[in-house]
Amino acid sequence: MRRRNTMTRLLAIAAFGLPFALPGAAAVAAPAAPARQLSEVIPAPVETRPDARDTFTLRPQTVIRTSPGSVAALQVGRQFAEILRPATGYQLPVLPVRSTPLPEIALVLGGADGRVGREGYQLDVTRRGVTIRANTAAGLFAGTQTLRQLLPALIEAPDRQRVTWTVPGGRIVDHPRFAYRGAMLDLARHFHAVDEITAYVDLLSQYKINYLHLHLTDDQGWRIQIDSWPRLAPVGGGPGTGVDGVGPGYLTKADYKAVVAYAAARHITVVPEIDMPGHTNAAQSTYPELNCDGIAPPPRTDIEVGYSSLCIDDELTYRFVEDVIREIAEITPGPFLHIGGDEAHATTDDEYRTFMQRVLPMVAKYGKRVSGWNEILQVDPPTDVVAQFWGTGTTNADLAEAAARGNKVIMSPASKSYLDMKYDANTRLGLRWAGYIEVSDAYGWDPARRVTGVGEDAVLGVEAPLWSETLRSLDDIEYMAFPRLPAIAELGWSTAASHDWESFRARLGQQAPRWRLQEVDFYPSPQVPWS
Ligand code: TNX
Repeated sequence: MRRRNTMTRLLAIAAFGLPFALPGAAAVAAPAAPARQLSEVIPAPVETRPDARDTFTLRPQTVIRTSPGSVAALQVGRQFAEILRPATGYQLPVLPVRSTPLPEIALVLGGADGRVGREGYQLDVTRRGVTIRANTAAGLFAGTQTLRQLLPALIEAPDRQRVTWTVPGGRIVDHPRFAYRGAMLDLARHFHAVDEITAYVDLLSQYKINYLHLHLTDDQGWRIQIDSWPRLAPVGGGPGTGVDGVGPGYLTKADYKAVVAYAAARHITVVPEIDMPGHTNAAQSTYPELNCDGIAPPPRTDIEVGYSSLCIDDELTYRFVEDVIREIAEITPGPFLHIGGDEAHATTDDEYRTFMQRVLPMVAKYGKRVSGWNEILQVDPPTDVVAQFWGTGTTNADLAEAAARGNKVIMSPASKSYLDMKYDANTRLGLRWAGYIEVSDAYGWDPARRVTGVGEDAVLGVEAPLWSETLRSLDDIEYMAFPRLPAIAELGWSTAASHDWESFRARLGQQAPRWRLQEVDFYPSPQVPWS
């Protein structure tokens, strides 16, 4: 958890072994730190061409220059300045102008290497300045996150550090392997408040994650305001809800919009999930009419799955579902609406098909594209439906057939990418039904070779889900996500050819000083040489 108090931060800085860097200390020349290399970045860039003769130094006079006329580029520049100001103490004015006589970090739209595409960037570091070129603000943003990692780790300190802010010289050309690089938070089993979600967004954005999937409803809680069914959130997400009854809370629509906007400013798109027709006990215990027998079941705070189902043959079910889809679509600018569909064990195959055939067109009616857990493929959905694979195996006939038909797949194999699995037998938090997942397991797979018949073209990307049955705080989220989240982020962004455990674990170890300064409670895996 971050921004706790100054004392913890000072301890983190002291632990980093740079007492000369304490705030208020007199200016002392920085000792020769081991030179950072252009390639010491997570996710690994596509191409790095170091130039040992050139080094850029961030100075008090440096300005951040952005493409004239682009509000989006200006916004990226302002955000980046805010990241650099606390530790440098420099003013770093952000100027939407064509050129300056001063040393500069330039964020330029256009003129990049042809390979960078929609989300990539080209980064050039010379003595005179740093230039990031991209075709979009998303690309510029990605470039600033790379530049952030190329600065000394103390750039993450919350207050002024007296060090020489050098950046290694050369050129990076970089772009993502997959369009979808996601992370998921489960607000249903334990509610995570807006400030916890946005803190996680800050961390995700450093590793070029571009989708945040929010699991908003489940048996244990309903976490989003729905005006046409007004008791859903305050009762279904009210006191006593969540696993063990200790995870109450919900997002108002204003909260949700704030999260969407915060994420969007970091080039992350929110994917809301309303899980159905199973995982619906919180709704059904709040509204008796959503049950076939008209009797509300008691609220549930245990971690069983597969017992609940909406009433498939009742028209009221579809009025309810359409109301919810309409209201969620209205407040969601992103393209996807996730309708769950997993573990509907209380529903027969025929009922499941009936339900999905009613609901799939509703999502389209409100202008959204369906994503769903891989069970949704049982109904042979249209090819624009995206299936999120969460199985532990390496064969799945439905998935391979769907890939052959043209459906896209998001890879979240539970035994690799589930951040709620324990690291090993000693991990205090987490579950272990899909096995223990050490860092090398999370990193050691290829999204386009995981499931037979589901290759590069069928894979839209990867996602790291983090279920909340055992989580209670932001510290818990951080402990399970770090360091495995950066592993999944690298699988989503970097080329298959660059995949290399020795390189990855060395680069991961170098992230630790940054995490300490940001007060990220990471798991110090014995597999990683931590700096
Ligand atoms: C399976 S993954 C679930 C969730 C649980 C998770 C715990 C999936 C689609 N369903 O309901 O929270 O395992 O790891």
